[in-house]
Amino acid sequence: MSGTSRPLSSRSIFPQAEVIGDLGPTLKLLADRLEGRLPNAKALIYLRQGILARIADRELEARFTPQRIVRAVMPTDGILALDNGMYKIWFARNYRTHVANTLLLDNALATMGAGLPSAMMASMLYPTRRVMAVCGDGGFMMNSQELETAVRLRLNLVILLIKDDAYGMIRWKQAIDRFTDFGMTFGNPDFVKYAEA
Ligand SMILES: Cc1ncc(C[n+]2csc(CCOP(=O)(O)OP(=O)(O)O)c2C)c(N)n1
Ligand SMILES: [Mg+2]
Repeated sequence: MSGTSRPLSSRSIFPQAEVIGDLGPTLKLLADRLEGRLPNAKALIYLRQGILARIADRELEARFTPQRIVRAVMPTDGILALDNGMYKIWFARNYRTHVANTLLLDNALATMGAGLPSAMMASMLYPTRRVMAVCGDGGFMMNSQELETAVRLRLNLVILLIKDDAYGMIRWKQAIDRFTDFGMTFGNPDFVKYAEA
């Protein structure tokens, strides 16, 4: 295929081999076939060790970082559901998980508004586990009406709301590109009263 008629993915990604299938079983089949056949497999171990060492270093920093505070209050099997904004990067890079599927995030399309609904689903599936949604004020306000459902279903979850009265991430990108600070700030309701209501 050529020119603009190519599907979006093949405009920027050039796979040597494509495998289409359900992710879990596909990875298992691939892993079985690759076992012992990767020439540089040990490099992955060093890569993993490097990532874990960096996460451990972040734990010792003096400055405030949101993932440290949350890690301290979450049990190992607690489930964190992230919305999308600046704070998400701290969690995506530095929140150490010990149990599979305890950090739910959407790193690709990064859809704002997904944090609360995904926390609600996690709470419905695992009612006895601690569940927390971490949302920016912008993302939270995109879907905050779902609180009605959460209350009606008596879902057991906590929302950590990071309030800067702004679309912080985009404001930051605007600033690094030296654009005028335009259109990225907004007012918020009184969140405590909103939750009580
Ligand atoms: C539905 C949707 N619209 C727009 C964007 C682009 N976007 C990414 S982060 C962001 C700002 C997020 O603001 P907020 O939730 O308040 O988090 P903050 O960055 O301020 O911490 C925007 C507009 C997006 N990812 N998803
Ligand atoms: Mg914000």
